[in-house]
Amino acid sequence: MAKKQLRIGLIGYSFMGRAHSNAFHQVNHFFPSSYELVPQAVCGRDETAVRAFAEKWGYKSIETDWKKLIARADIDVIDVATPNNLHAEQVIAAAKAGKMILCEKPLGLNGKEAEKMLAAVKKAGVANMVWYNYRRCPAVVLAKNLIDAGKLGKVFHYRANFLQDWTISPDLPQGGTGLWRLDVKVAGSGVTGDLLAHCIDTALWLNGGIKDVSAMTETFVKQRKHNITGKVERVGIDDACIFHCHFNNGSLGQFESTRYARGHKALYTFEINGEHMSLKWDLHDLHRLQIFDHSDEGQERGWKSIHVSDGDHPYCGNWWVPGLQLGYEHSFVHAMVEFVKGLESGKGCTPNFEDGLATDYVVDAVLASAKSKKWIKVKQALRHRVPLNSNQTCP
Ligand code: SOE
Repeated sequence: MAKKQLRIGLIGYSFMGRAHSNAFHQVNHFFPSSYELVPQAVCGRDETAVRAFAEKWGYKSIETDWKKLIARADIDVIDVATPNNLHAEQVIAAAKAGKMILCEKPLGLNGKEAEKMLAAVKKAGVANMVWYNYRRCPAVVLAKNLIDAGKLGKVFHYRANFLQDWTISPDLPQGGTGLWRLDVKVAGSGVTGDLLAHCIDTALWLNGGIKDVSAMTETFVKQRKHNITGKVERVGIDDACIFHCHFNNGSLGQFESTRYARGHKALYTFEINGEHMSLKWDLHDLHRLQIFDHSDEGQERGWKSIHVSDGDHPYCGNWWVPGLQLGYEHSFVHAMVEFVKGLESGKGCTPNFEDGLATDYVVDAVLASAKSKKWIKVKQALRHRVPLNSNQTCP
């Protein structure tokens, strides 16, 4: 049977543009479905650079104006891989044009923006996904499956960290390509929206909603030269953030993120302690899940490390043979697999824009709490699926 083509128009071609483009190709190679992902066009302002990217990643054509890309009739899906301050405008325009939408995280600069983005995709009835890729690491999905099977029993604690060290030098400028994450006008926030957003997304998925938060943030380097203005300007982002919270299920949460933990490059870890079982995961060893099962025989009871690579582990059967591990890039492939599955079932996928809004609400509450030095209640995102247009489902 002929495959239905999903012609993708990518906006932005840096780090995330590459991660997404690789996923589009690998889905076709490793996860056959009724859809064929077609890298149709890529858009960026620098024509020479975007042309070189298109050649390297197999895009058939280029645009230098994202509005033109969105207007094209030969594009089914718009993939927004631009800096955070562009997400809302591009997503809303794409929804109005009836395109399906993939959006890099965080969904909006804040909850208010994300609300408008969610409203736009709901109104248009278009399929949508936010690239919270770590949900789709096989070991994280295994954790989700164990939790959903009730193996942990009542959950008491959820702990997560995301530690980096790349902004310690006060000589590092802010703003512009590569360094927009340090510019609050472009990024919205610092580690809270960039790194903790991942931890929050995973936590909401694994452990349910967060009720309230108490946070502190710090900006260690107060001024940096701005790459675009050339002037030394105030740094508006949070360099570090620590918060604790109550989950709706009664468990306590503790989260920390910083870009000032010398020696740590992208140390995303989480630990969940339940009544019967505890789980630990570590991005630096991402194919492993650590499990402590209290029901194990007394003398043999202890932490065990599962090498999540067997044929019956999540997604692994589609790749190599047992024992050969998967990495960072595969999490994006699996995210895209879920998007395609959501089209096939007509039910959509997660994390979708509702999930993205839920995370943005927690980020907002964390930043508000750090500012006010008070506990802040988290706005709860409505949790129902966005219905898809009939032309976006598989017969
Ligand atoms: C920042 O350094 C960053 O690239 C984030 O923006 C990503 O979302 C995270 O996965 C890795 O770190």
